[in-house]
Amino acid sequence: MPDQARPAVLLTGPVMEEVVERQLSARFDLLPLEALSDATAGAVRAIATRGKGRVDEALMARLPNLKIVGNFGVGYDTVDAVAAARRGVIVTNTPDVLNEEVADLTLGLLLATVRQIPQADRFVRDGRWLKGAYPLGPTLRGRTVGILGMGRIGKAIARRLDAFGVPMVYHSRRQQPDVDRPYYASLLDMARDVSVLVVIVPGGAATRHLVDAAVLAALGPDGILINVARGTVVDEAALLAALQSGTLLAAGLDVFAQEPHVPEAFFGLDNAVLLPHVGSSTHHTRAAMGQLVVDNILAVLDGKDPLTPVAETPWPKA
Ligand code: NAP
Ligand code: 8YV
Repeated sequence: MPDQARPAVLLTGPVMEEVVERQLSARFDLLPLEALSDATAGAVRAIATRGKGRVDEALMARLPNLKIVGNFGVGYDTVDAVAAARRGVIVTNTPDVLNEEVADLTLGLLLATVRQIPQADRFVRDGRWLKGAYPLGPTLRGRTVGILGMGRIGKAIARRLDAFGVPMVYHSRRQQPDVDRPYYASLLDMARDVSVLVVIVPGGAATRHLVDAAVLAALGPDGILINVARGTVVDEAALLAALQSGTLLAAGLDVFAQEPHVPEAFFGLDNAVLLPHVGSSTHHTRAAMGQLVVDNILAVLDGKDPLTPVAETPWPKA
């Protein structure tokens, strides 16, 4: 039972115990969501969250002394940041510290998908090599990659594609002044002109099913989809149908609509590479993300500026 004299940080689930919880516990009681009650709510000054369960207006309304929601992750689609702003609650995320890590994973997933690396690994393990060579497969050569979302991570992916000698174009709502690559105002037009689509936009209502059946059809039977953004951005049922029918060549997916539940139909597909949302999951990068969560919470609760407030948080204050 938390000591009522001590301020508390509410955890919506485990948040990087060895970095976040260890440091915060020196100054705050750590309150698991299940222990939230009328008796404990008043002590809560901060929420630390990592995408498990929604931080919505109803939860924030129960916490009269809440000052900050520290999101472990750059994507904060499970936090209602607009409602938080309305209530004067600061929301922070963990941008930049994971750009290179997620971009590395994206290129790995792209190569694994196009060059069928997991499939070839299974071929060796199953002893099938003894009966003959692995069949020739698709290539990255001659392809143009379209990046959906030319933000911090999108740009890190683009730099890597340069090194691979792969031409790249992009779509986002606005053209980026510092990116000298062809810009498409229409995602559908871009999908028609490329044979690889890399998805790296935020999740949430505004991007839900942006990649729909029409976009997948535009990519065509030689097309490859790589999704490292959020599962919600892609119409999963349409993607399954396209992979099953061969109207799309292959997909590499790090994210799914209902994680950790992946539709079983994917498991039988040899043209899909499936990862358990591991874009940033290295000791190095997760520690940096955790530290940023701690630094944001401590700064705000000590009356200082947040380090990385999200766009919806009015900051600096008017
Ligand atoms: P960012 O810097 O904010 O970039 C987001 C990009 O998406 C911007 O170019 C933005 O440009 C574009 N965008 C936003 N809404 C759009 C829309 N409706 N239509 C088209 N383009 C849109 O974010 P980031 O740091 O690169 O991170 C991107 C996302 O990656 C995160 O939000 C998270 O969901 C995901 N992520 C996944 C992993 C993983 O482990 N798989 C790890 C880290 C991040 P405009 O505003 O001009 O449209
Ligand atoms: C994290 C992510 O794995 O930063 C993000 O948006 O998707 C990943 O880095 C996730 O947020 C933490 O569970």
